[in-house]
Amino acid sequence: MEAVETASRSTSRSLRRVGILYDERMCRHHTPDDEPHPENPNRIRAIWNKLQSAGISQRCEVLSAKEAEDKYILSVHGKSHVDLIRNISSQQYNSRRNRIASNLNSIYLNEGSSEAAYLAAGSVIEVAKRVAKGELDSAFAIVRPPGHHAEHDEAMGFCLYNNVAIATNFLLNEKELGINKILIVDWDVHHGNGTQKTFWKDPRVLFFSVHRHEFGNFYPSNDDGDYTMIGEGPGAGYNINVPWENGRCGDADYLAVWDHILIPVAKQFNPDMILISAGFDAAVGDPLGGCRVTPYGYAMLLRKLMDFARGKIVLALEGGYNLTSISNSALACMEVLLDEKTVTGSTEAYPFESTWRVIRAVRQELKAFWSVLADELPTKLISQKAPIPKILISSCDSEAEDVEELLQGVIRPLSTLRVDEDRRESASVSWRSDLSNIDIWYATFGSNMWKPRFLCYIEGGQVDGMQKLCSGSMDKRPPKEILWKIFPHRLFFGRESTRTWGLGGVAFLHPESKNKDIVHMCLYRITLEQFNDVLHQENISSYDMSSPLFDLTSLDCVKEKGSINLEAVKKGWYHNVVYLGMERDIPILTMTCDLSDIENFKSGKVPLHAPSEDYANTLVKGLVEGGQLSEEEAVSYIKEAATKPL
Ligand code: X5A
Ligand code: ZN
Repeated sequence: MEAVETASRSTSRSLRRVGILYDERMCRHHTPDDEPHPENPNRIRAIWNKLQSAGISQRCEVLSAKEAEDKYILSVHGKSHVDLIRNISSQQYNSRRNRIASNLNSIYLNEGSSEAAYLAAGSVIEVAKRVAKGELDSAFAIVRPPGHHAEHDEAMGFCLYNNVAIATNFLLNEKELGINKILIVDWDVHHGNGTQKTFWKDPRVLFFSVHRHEFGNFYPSNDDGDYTMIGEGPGAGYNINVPWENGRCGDADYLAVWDHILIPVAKQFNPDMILISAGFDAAVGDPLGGCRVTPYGYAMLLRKLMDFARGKIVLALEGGYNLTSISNSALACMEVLLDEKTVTGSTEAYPFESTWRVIRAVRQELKAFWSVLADELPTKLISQKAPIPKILISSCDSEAEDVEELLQGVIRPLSTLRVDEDRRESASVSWRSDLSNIDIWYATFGSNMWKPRFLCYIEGGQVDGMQKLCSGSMDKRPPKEILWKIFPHRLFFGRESTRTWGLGGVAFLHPESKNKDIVHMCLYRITLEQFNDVLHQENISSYDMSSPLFDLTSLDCVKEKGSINLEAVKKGWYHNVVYLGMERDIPILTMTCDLSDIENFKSGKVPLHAPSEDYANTLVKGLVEGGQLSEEEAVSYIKEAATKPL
């Protein structure tokens, strides 16, 4: 079953003027000691880098950020809140800043926070103004901190000022812009509680939010995001919430909501402009969202909105915490705004049964306000739901228990489907929690011997010399221990260039041990879950990680056989996991090329190649800072490995 959908606009090439706004100053808002946090500066850097390297920003009008004026911010927030955010980064707050932040819900503050908050709000105003005036057709503001959780007198959920709400009031108050009706679409995985409250009684603003809710158990964990929250007084009917009952929602679920709620209502409302609270934390791979929207999905959601308000659409970034996912999602959206190619793709699944249930509940709740929602959905349509997954019966005890529990559920009428749906979660997501309790030593021999470089694989980011940003692991805890050891293996350098380091060979370990050679290795004690994320990044794979690359069975297997080739990343250069023995009852693993690659290096089919200066320096730094060799010793160790024939 595959529902293929395509959509195209006009025939000619992009004549659309699309604005894009990015400003490095918004990166100065970060955690006080730069400790890891999902809402970090690399988010907007990653998106900006991606759009630049894809040639998107070059086809857009690039705008720079402007600080919002207090009078605009005060249309949404109270004076005490504005005073606090304006002053929070000043010296006089140095001793109180952390305490203030810790009394707020999910907020950190530093010296850069005030400026970033003013820039984020001002930037959304700036792009919205230009789109309203017709100087631009549409625009994307790559801003942080995000905004949609921020309420009248409260910063929360990583949000300081409500950027989208502020820009919305700006548009409505500047009468000569002629913007009288605004549709806000909040597709961030979390409920836009702050925006909802701002326009609760306001019929000029139709606020629509689709979010994980889980009956009030998902952040912000209250009833504000329920579908019964429809607005009040003149605003009744102008607030629409679509609360997911469970995670794992993907393209099919979102598209069903668009087709059967948002798009019909948008037609009837007929907005003058659309603002999107464009968080990308419902994207597949997001560590907080647990949903599965693909870049194609986002493109389709956006494409369907382009038919309204004469395409006057502004996207403002909200959440989204997987650097790769948010970059690819943003890219897909920009391609839609530029309207240069047809959106193509397919959704492989049907919506969940719970999705149809929510859609029906929302339509029922709002049909008195929107006549387009009045009809019952045809039975034929809602019977198209995600198939019940096959239960895998394994010999493993814990799973056998699950099966027992499941079979009991089957004999209880009505509960069957819910139980089956929930099984799906444990199949695809629980490998992380299972593997997060198992430690291994990851033995490194290349640039990863330098700790700051290795940490890029855990925390995300990049260090000097690297030409690529790492997405990091989902579990950002640093290695529990670091240990150096010497092994009887051969280190060598090969290939002409790499994406991460540019020109020059990179380090490999001969997978077989040879008693004449030695290699210095830096061992990081990390979890098997983190090891999977490192494997993924080392091999720059497109594997979706819904199941692990290297699980407990693989671990048993590698201990027995000495090495194991990972099919899922076989195109990567480090897809061969090698077992190097035990250290204090914990297995030591490394990753390198396989024996067939060694043959290709020997024959010259793939060149042996000395490392670039940047790369070699990183290895030397690792060995020296790790206390293993003096600088001269390290330099000659690398030189020998780079020149000795294999
Ligand atoms: C903007 C956004 C999420 C806050 C989660 C706090 N906020 N646990 O995605
Ligand atoms: Zn969010």
